Amino acid sequence: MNRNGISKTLAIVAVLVVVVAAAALLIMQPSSTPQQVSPAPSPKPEQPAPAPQPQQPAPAPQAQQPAPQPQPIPVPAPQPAPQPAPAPAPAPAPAPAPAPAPAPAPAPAPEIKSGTVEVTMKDQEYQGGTMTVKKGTKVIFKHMDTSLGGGDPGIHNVVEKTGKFKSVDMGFGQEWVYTFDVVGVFEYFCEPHPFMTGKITVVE
Ligand SMILES: [Cu+2]
Repeated sequence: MNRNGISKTLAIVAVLVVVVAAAALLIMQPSSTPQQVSPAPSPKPEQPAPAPQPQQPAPAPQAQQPAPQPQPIPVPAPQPAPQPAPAPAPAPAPAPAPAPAPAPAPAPAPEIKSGTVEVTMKDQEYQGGTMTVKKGTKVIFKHMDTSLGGGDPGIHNVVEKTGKFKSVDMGFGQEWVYTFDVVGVFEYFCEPHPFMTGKITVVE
């Protein structure tokens, strides 16, 4: 009978051990599973955390900020340029030319001729034919023109514009004398050559 009792006791103990072990396993398993899960997610969020680190390279714009600093440097550079500018200052002194009025003498009374004066008709003009003479001056108009070749075109005369006097027709070598004994201005021309003109002013 003892043997049977011992075997029964052992069986009960074995069953208890098994039950206890099973219970322990049940307790341990649920506990271990959450532990395994918990560590897994923890590293995952940590890994994405470093991801924003590559975004940190943003400090590049910081380098752009210092860039404007060198910009003000070129501004002072043009300042030295105005320094050479004062050089042209000495140039504005070229005013040594005084009033060039040394020609006040052209107005002096024109030469007043008197006595006997000769006007030469040559090269189809009255050479010396414009002048001022004293009243009573005798003027000799002399034909010395060889440029006409003879014939009527070779004839010269002396005609006052208002008809106060008129000479004879003269061929080469001939002359005509007129005495200006009246004060006044006498403009004259050559009838065959109207472009030939002269003016004699008679004064007291
Ligand atoms: Cu003429």
